[in-house]
Amino acid sequence: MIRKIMGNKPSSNIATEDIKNLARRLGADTVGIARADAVKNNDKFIEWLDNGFAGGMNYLAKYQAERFDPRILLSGAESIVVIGINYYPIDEDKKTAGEPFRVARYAWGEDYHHVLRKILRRLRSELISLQPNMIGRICVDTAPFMDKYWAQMAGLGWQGKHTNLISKEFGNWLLLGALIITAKVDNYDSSEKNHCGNCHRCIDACPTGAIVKPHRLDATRCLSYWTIESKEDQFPENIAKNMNRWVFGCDLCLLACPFNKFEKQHEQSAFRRLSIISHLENGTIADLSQTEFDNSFARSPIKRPLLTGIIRNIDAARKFL
Ligand code: B12
Repeated sequence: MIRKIMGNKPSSNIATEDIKNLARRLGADTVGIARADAVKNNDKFIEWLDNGFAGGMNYLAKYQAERFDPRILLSGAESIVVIGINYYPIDEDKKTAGEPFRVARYAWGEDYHHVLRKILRRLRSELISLQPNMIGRICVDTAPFMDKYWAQMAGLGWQGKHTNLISKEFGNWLLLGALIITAKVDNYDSSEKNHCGNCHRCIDACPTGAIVKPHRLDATRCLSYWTIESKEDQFPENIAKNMNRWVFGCDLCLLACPFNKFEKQHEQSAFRRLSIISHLENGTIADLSQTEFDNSFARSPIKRPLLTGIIRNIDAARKFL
């Protein structure tokens, strides 16, 4: 059925608990709801761009009006449902992690974009069946939307000094997605306070000094940026020599956080470790043909830097083993 969208009339309230129960039943590990409003610290975002900290991620400078106000991203937006899924590996998968190279934990299983989008699509359908004139916009990275900021506003946790969201329920191991809706809810969550205090372990743990000051990450110094996002053929010397064997992403700032005392093993079958990850850890991925690579990593985040990017990463890391 094609629904005509004309000015997105506001829908009436949906019960907060109904939305949360549905989201949990569909696979979310944590869920919160924030009132759709203008972003309060957009000046920090602009300052970050002006400092050149985004490197080659030019898309982050685009669609600022939408990024800084979800009511522009979705006309008539009233509420933002933010979900988090826990990806901290189960013991059995941690034991099979190979050597000498390292792969960030979020990439051990299926691409989280697929997992989150599937849950949010089902949630949107269920909410539309409760409230037929409701419109919902799904945001999982690709929309101009500030996931961590909204997760904090929805009470899921707070942005630590490494800039990622830290949860008192799951530590540093949540992946985030959101559904912006035109319906109001009967009860909004309060934003979570920052609990980092004087701790600076994440800053100290970064081998390339990417966290230039608390809450400021210079992506052009971050191993995650270089090994996943960068299109350069070669790494700068200070990056290459400090790779510490990370060939896809990096978990060092997350691993250093004392709030990981709350981490727990995930329950998402989609996040079970793919055996093919061992080809990155032992470097044999370079022997795969393009077709083998495409087939093996079709549903994995590993495909993002392409096979050429992965080979570049392994070659650079190997020089400093
Ligand atoms: C671009 C991007 C990256 C870039 C830049 C990272 C960054 N910190 O911005 C790179 C490639 C480096 C990257 C790396 C990683 N990423 Co990333 N990334 C994104 C993406 C697409 C956009 C983030 C963004 O807008 N950055 C722009 C800057 C300006 O945002 P910011 O740092 O949050 O800036 C705010 C704070 O600094 C704050 N601030 C500034 N000063 C102060 C002062 C105080 C006191 C306070 C409280 C706040 C504050 O204000 C700014 C504006 O709100 C999001 C998805 C999304 N759409 O949100 C995923 C996302 C942030 N990434 C994610 C992940 C998992 C990672 C990695 C852990 C992957 C890995 N293991 O390698 C690393 C972590 C590196 C790190 N320490 O950030 C998850 C984080 C989940 C979580 N629990 O927070 C996200 C949300 C994806 C998702 N859907 O789950 N990522």
